Amino acid sequence: MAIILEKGQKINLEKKDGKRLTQFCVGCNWGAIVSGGFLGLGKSTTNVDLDLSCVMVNKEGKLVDHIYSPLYKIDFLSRYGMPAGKTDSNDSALHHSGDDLTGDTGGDDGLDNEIITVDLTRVRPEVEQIFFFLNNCGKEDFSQIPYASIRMYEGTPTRVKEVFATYDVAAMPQYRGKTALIMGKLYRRNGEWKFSAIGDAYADPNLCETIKRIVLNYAK
Ligand SMILES: [Ca+2]
Ligand SMILES: [Ca+2]
Repeated sequence: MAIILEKGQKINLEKKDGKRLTQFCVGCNWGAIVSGGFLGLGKSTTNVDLDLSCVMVNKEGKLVDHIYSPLYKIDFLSRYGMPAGKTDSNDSALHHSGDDLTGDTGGDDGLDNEIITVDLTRVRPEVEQIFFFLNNCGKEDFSQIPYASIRMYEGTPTRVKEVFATYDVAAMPQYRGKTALIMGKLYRRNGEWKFSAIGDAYADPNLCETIKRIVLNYAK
């Protein structure tokens, strides 16, 4: 059974067989908004562009690396002093599957639309914490999206072996008006990696505001 993560919960990355979980995926599955229509006639679909991203910080809480969509415009990012987006961490320990701009348009396919693969054994020693977060690039807030969930699982982006933890983020009243979610963080403690579920939602207008918030309020 997967652990259903609750806000503030901390979990050890230990598998049922007692081994440490070092290679896994963090994935987000979500749906486009389908509205109206009778017997499938006159239905309209609103694409939902969620972005799953992560930032890495060092012991001093300083930003040292990032993964977010390369589609973010350079001039927008530079206003916040942020570098261009990329899909690989500098140490190649984390990799993003690519920016999904629509969500599932034909109903829930059960597959994650954006996935970050993680290999903790390759993370550079200076990286102390890795924060995972979600932003909505469109006008909708999370409560309007039919479904959105984040999960950690063993396997590959196309083959889920075992779900380790899941986290539901949409269709809940507390997400009304919220467009950003700081999902959780991987962090080192006594030489081992642990995961802490943060689960705080905000009305941040864009990804840079969420990164700023993480550095100011969560990284120290
Ligand atoms: Ca996206
Ligand atoms: Ca999907």
